[in-house]
Amino acid sequence: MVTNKVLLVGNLGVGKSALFHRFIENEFSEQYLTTMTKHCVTKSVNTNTGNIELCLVDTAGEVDAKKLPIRYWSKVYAVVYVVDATRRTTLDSIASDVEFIRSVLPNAVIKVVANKSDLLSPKSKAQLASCYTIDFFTSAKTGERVKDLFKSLVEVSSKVGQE
Ligand SMILES: Nc1nc2c(ncn2[C@@H]2O[C@H](COP(=O)(O)OP(=O)(O)O)[C@@H](O)[C@H]2O)c(=O)[nH]1
Ligand SMILES: [Mg+2]
Repeated sequence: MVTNKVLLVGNLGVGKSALFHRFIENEFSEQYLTTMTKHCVTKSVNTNTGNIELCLVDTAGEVDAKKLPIRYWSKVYAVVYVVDATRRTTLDSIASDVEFIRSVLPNAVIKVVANKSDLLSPKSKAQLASCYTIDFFTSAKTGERVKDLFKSLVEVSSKVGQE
């Protein structure tokens, strides 16, 4: 089976660890979760071409070369860039952070995720979708679109198993 390293990045408190936990364990806790930055945890997703293993790495801190050491960026297949849909400062950093990620990983799959969508009205969701480049609105709390997100990482590209 092919394993693809997926990095979860974004500002503090946006819900990276919660999304990680929701996807791996299918659970949610209101507490700030311990950020498991040291190792990757594998989970397989079912696609029409068979099972593909994702190797997820949760990170702490900001999307910045100094704060996120270069070893994290090594051999990354996909990046899930998470913002908090209820915090404008995190939404406003999408463009520059994605540009930075793209400069470090020109060939990686990048998904921009606005998390905590359970706290949004349908109207404000639509407004945000028109103002920002967002691939998925997720909720780690309810599980909304979390599986779809991780599945999309391997479905959008045939570039699996890169070294
Ligand atoms: N309402 C809501 N709260 C969330 C969601 N995801 C995370 N949180 C809360 O946001 C806080 C920060 O989450 P955490 O995963 O630790 O953020 P991280 O610093 O990005 O890893 C915690 O109190 C979580 O319970 C969500 O989808 N909905
Ligand atoms: Mg965390």
